[in-house]
Amino acid sequence: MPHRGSFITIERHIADQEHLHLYATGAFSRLLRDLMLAIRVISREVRRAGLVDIFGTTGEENVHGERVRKLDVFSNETIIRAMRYGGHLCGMASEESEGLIPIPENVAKGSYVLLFDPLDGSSNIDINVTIGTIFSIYRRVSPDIDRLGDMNDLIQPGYRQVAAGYALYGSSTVLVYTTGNGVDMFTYDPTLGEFLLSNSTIRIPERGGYYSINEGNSSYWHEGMANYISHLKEIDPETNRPYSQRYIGTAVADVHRTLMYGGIFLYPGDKKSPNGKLRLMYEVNPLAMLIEQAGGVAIDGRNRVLDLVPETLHERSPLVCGSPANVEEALSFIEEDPVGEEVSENQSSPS
Ligand code: AHM
Ligand code: MG
Repeated sequence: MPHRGSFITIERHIADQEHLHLYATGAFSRLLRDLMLAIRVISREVRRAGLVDIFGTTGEENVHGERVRKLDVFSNETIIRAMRYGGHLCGMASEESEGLIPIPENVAKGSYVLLFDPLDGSSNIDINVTIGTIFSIYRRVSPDIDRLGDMNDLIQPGYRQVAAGYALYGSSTVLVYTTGNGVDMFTYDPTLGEFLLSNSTIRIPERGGYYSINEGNSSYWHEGMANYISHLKEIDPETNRPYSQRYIGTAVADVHRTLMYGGIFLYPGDKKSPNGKLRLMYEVNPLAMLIEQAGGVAIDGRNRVLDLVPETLHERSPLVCGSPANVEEALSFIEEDPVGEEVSENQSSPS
């Protein structure tokens, strides 16, 4: 927790943290500040959405053939507009856009790439249920600093992320982020226009009594997963079972609760969808980095998420993450199911 009686704004926190980065030039801090501005704008629009009748679909589909909501489009455009002129990025990618989002020709190209899900939980927008923005930042790998980045800059394994985070538009807007030195949380005060530090160095509990999964998919689950969830529902006072089930249907909100209260979040691969539903680059990798930075574990059902080698920008990956003891226990059930394991070996194929 922050020092009693002190207010630490995100601006100050970013400035204080700058020295922790070996090659700190200030560019990374400016990048984060621009992103915070985009998040403030999205937060304002989310709060006003019901009032200005912004809800509804645009009639368009995104690159995955899913219906796009107006607020998704707005959030996507807001982040692009806030970030493309800053001079810190050499490219961007978004769950709502097809390929590399270029930096304009006349604008300086920077050393980083930004990947984001502008508004996660789109099925919840219309009904005032928590939604969020997820982001992931990598250092560019292409050598020519003056030129636009390429796919190699965007498609990097998760362990190379230099920062990851999310904004959650819930009862308050909160921002949770990491630059590889623990996880900090800020709460937005709309009257001040400031994010104020509310939790520093968040640690996920070693074990928690919540599990979070779409049980509507249970007919498709592999045996190991089915056995694990049945196990959680058995009565055993010594291990505090049965566990409570929680499922919002917004990955970032379900993972946030898991981070704060402990337990486990699962969007596994199953017989119908071997790679699950979530996107590796926009959802799974950033959420995995945050969970690990808070002392938790994030796997794709068997392997560490952050070690997965992506092949395409929009590929899906299963995600099982949360408190170390819970994930370890889930893994022991999954590993007992050889059929499920075989399938997970083939999970690198893009969706
Ligand atoms: P989105 O990016 O279009 O919002 O889709 C991803 C969302 C996740 O936030 C959430 O975990 C999942 O879809 C819920 O899916 P389901 O309805 O299959 O449980
Ligand atoms: Mg999403």
